[in-house]
Amino acid sequence: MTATHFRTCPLCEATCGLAITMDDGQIAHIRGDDADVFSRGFICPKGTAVKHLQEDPDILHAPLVRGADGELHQATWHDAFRAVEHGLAPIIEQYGRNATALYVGNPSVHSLSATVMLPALVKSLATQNYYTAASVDQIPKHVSCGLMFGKPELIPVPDIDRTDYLLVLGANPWVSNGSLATAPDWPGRIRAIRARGGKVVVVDPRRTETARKADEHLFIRPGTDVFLVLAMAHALVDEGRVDLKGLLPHVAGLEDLSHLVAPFSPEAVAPATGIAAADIRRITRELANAPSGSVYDRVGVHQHRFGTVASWACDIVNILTGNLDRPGGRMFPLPAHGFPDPDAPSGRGWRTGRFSSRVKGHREAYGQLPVATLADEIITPGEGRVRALVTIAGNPVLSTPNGRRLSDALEQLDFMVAVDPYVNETTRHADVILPPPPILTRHHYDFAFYGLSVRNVANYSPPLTAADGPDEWEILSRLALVANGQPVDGDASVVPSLALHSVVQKATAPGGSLAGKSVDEIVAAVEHRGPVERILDVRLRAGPFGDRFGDNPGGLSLAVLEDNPHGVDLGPLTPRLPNALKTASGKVELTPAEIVEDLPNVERAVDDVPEDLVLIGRRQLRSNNSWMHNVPTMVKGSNRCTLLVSPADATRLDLVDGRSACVRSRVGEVEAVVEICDDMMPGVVSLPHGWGHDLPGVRMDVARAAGGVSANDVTDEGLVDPLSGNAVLNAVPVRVHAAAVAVP
Ligand SMILES: Nc1nc2c(c(=O)[nH]1)N[C@H]1C(S)=C(S)[C@@H](COP(=O)(O)OP(=O)(O)OC[C@H]3O[C@@H](n4cnc5c(=O)[nH]c(N)nc54)[C@H](O)[C@@H]3O)O[C@H]1N2
Ligand SMILES: Nc1nc2c(c(=O)[nH]1)N[C@H]1C(S)=C(S)[C@@H](COP(=O)(O)OP(=O)(O)OC[C@H]3O[C@@H](n4cnc5c(=O)[nH]c(N)nc54)[C@H](O)[C@@H]3O)O[C@H]1N2
Ligand code: SF4
Ligand SMILES: [Mo]
Repeated sequence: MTATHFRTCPLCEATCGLAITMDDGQIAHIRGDDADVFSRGFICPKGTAVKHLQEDPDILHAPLVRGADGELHQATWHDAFRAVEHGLAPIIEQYGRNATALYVGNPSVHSLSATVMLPALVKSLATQNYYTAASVDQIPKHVSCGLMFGKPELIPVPDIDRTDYLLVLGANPWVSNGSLATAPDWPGRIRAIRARGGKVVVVDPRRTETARKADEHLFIRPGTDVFLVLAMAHALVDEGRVDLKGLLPHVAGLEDLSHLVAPFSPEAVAPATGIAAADIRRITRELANAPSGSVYDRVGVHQHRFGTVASWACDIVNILTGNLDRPGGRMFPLPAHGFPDPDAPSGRGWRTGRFSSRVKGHREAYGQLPVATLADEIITPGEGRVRALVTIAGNPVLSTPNGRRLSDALEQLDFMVAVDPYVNETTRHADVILPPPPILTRHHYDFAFYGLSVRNVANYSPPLTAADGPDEWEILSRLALVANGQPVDGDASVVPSLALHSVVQKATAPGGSLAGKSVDEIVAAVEHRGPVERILDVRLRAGPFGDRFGDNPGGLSLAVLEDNPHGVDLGPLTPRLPNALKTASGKVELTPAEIVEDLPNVERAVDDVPEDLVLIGRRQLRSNNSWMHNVPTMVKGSNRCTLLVSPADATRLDLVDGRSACVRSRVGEVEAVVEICDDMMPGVVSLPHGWGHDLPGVRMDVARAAGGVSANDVTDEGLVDPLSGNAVLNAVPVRVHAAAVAVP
């Protein structure tokens, strides 16, 4: 029996449609789904790797529990959950909630079950030691948007399908397929901008794949985008080009802004950035004169000391050129599950710093603390020391700064449980590993990414095959039960039930989109569905395109998505201001106090003597952070974990192409093969992250054999952006010298 099934790829933010052909229950092949309303047949090499992820012999199909011999052994689900209860409950009881920590990694946002259940787990654990991959990634954007627009999830995306000018800072979407801008087939969309006469400019310390396909590329000294973008704002003011268009009545603080950007003239920042003042003024003018355009900033801008100020400054330039909330500029998506009414003004505003970390006093941001300080909290004695750790879909030993130190710290825990399909560099330290079911046994809907999408789209994928273990929602629910002091083998469905009731209560409350209907009526209408699908169905039906349980016939529901396996296109983005704003003033706050307070530090840093050599990262088409290197097609060919060095630096440092070099920072040293490359800006070297799997106890044979080292063995846990807690993973000062022996 051969049949083709259509599902959304859950591996990155692009949400491509996959066409999976099954033959007698086996995956015969995977192609792009030509009929997918959003991706129209596009996929990248990772999409086909779904087959290997489903079939990987190293993927766990049953839990592992550490035995008296100190080794991890296969266990029944019953025994594994019991082991969690025995490990976690006494620590909470004896030492309090802050003695536990939770680290949630990137794939959690790509798992429908995890997305829906995590809030309940976070609430149940109620520890201030909550960490996520956001603090090695995009948290500066949440903070700057939270402060400016009143809600940290209210992030405007570049409207790339209609734009005339795209200025890309610190992103390489040709390879990464975009981030905080969900759009399958970035390459095709970039080509389309140019084909319709638009312009794409890339600013990056490496001439990247995206830069090569752009109209123009400018090198920038790592970590200095904040100066560049402030100088663009300065030039707009200075040259009288500020034009907010329809946004003018909806902003607060415009006058102060002119004073704040005054110190950052293009001429003042040119030496620091390495970009000529004339070029800064020219691209500013081009952006201002383009019918529409935007500055698009991603990890290369955010993983820095001034990540939050830089993120803010990018949106300031978008606002000053009249490009926020305007077609072709940066716009706010309206997700189909948007809830409660996303355009109802509520106006409470948003803030950070509600508490601080115990050891280093880092500010809370977005409900969490910086993962860069997790090891400090584990190894530093005293009241409130972290003794138990829960990790979900995360591999912080490879993904967070000074991973070696964190790895050592994990050995000092009294108890660790990981929800993860692999025994990898992080989970090898766990006492219990609870594997989520294989990839094709899961349902899928992108709660996170339809809120960051360049078109409004909705697509649901049902499970393709049956699982023999519990779904991820049940695993997280049982962890929540333990955290609540309840028996681990109690009824797990009470946790999603409570979540459902809270959604229905909000929707049916006065002013809600289902006002006038009863909670019981709504709950009964979705009862036939699984615990997670119920919540999804209510959110779709109560959402801005929803059928409102009969009040809007023809509107969206989960049933409609089930009938449309290629997705439902809800059209291009539409302006949403001022209604979408959640600030207390009801306006866009152009000059939030937190940002303004950091500006004098930015100003002082303009004159810092540049480091001799700094390290940046890079993403590769056949990688997905740290976790897909066990797929043979992802690692075949020569070692890709090379150190890119400019010809000038290679000469200066006596480095030979193909020979090994030592990269040393304040915290550690790694050895990598040198690849001399004239795409690199002199003074900058690049190493990809997510490699270095050959560690004791890792049960991923293909990945272990793949070679490479972890870039995060040299990134410095002591460097963070204080406003957001984001780690500084780019612009790490390093010394490089030829290694004594060549690596084969
Ligand atoms: N130097 C440097 N470091 C970086 C970056 C960089 O640019 N440079 N980028 C950073 C960024 S942007 C990110 S997002 C982080 C990522 O950091 P993490 O999220 O900590 O790491 P990943 O490599 O994504 O590891 C994901 C883990 O989830 C598991 N997993 C996969 N699918 C599932 C699932 O469905 N359920 C569960 N429970 N587990 C699953 C995998 O086995 C793996 O252990 O890395 C960061 N680290
Ligand atoms: N193939 C693949 N795709 C992925 C991932 C993956 O690991 N592999 N990871 C996914 C994840 S979790 C994320 S968050 C996204 C990230 O997606 P992107 O943000 O596009 O990430 P990168 O491809 O790392 O691009 C960052 C760029 O910033 C540049 N850069 C470094 N420092 C600076 C600087 O100071 N200034 C400027 N202007 N540029 C700088 C780097 O040279 C690099 O080209 O990708 C996602 N997609
Ligand atoms: S671009 Fe992302 S969503 Fe599309 S196939 Fe590749 S990994 Fe999957
Ligand atoms: Mo990320």
